Amino acid sequence: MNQAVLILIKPDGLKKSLTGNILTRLSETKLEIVAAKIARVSRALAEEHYKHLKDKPFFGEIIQYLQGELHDRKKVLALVYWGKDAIKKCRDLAGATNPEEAEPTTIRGSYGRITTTGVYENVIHVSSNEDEAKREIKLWFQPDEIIVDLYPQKEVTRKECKVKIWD
Ligand code: IDP
Ligand code: MG
Repeated sequence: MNQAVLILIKPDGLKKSLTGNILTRLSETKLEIVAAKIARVSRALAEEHYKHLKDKPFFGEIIQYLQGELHDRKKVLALVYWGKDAIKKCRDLAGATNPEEAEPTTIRGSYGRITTTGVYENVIHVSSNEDEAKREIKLWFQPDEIIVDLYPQKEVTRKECKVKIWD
């Protein structure tokens, strides 16, 4: 079954210059990239992304982590991959959440670490099921940033909307 999945190369992945390696690993899946951008991560976006973890003791630190405050890289590379069994294929390549438990051949097993304060710095985010993928893709991307029609959309007319254009 064709599925979409949100991938984030987190700030530690960017700082460690792992973008190329991670994209090469993901290309083994033969899935299609249908959206991609470098995104700044506001506190509101990070908190919404990880809202299911808001009661965890490490919540504050993973918000700082996703915002790039631990790595001097205030951005992530956000991608949507699409194709057969996309979620399982990408989760399998990413490996377990805890990088010490992840198989050494996986992305997290190869490049992740646990900080002295206990944050799992695992270089990549991958949606874990279809509902989560849908919620996350809608959070990170607008319809016209995705090259296929993944979810129902509608057209609205916006008046007096200030946007930047080239000078
Ligand atoms: P996932 O990224 O494998 O889907 P989630 O449970 O959704 O795992 O957790 C989101 C992120 O929060 C993880 O990728 C990791 O960076 C961090 N995290 C999760 N559990 C722990 C923990 O027990 N200690 C420290 N950090 C954690
Ligand atoms: Mg998760």
